[in-house]
Amino acid sequence: MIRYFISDLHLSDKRPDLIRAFVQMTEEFIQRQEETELYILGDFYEAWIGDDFQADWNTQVENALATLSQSGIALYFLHGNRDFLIGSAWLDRVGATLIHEQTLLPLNNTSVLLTHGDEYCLEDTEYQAFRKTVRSTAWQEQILSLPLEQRLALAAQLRNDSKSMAAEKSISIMDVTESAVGDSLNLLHCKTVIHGHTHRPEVHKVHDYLRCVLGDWDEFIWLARIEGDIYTQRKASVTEFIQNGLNGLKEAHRERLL
Ligand SMILES: [Mn+2]
Repeated sequence: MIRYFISDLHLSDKRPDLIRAFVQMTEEFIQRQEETELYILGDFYEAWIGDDFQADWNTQVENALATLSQSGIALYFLHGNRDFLIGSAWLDRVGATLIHEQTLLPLNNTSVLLTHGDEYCLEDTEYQAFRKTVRSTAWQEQILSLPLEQRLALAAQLRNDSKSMAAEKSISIMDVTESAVGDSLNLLHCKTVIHGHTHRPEVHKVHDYLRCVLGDWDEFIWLARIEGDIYTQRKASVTEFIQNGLNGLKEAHRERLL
């Protein structure tokens, strides 16, 4: 069994190259005919304003996902801070199973904790307050009841707000609070976490655990995988990936799971 992990693709109409790379990746997963699962750990989209949103670029993305799940590749989705409004209609259309923040994935001899990661960025109190609001059911129901145009305008406004907020903040404030990650892992008796969100791809060995940070899709295409007890993360430039597919990815991180 091969398990693939991606996050922070930030797909939108602004990046047709990333959409092309993603569609190509799903086609290659199917061609390989291996027993495969794909985990999308949040911020798959740059923004999501409700499952009733339709656009040609996204129909292409949804069709690729649906073809993937219909081919027998199990597809799992976890909300990020950009696409927390993804709901059951989208999940049904693409054939994905929703997994919740901080889900424990059992493997042969161990387990890994899967999450987007924004919940660990505790030093950013302004963001945590925002997160509390937008993750509440009441706020989400209210937003989803607005007409589509109003939701589009709101999404644009939230993106600008988050950009100007980010510009004023120090680098460290926008990273995870390591002790919060450690506390989660201890509580769950787990030694490895895989998360995205920070756009700082790395494998950190901290105390007695591993913190595997997924890469965001922008200049590079990133793909992490677990096979047996080995975690690897590979990358390629977008052009290189479009030319050579999965074979064009070069190993950036490799670690034996604890
Ligand atoms: Mn994020």
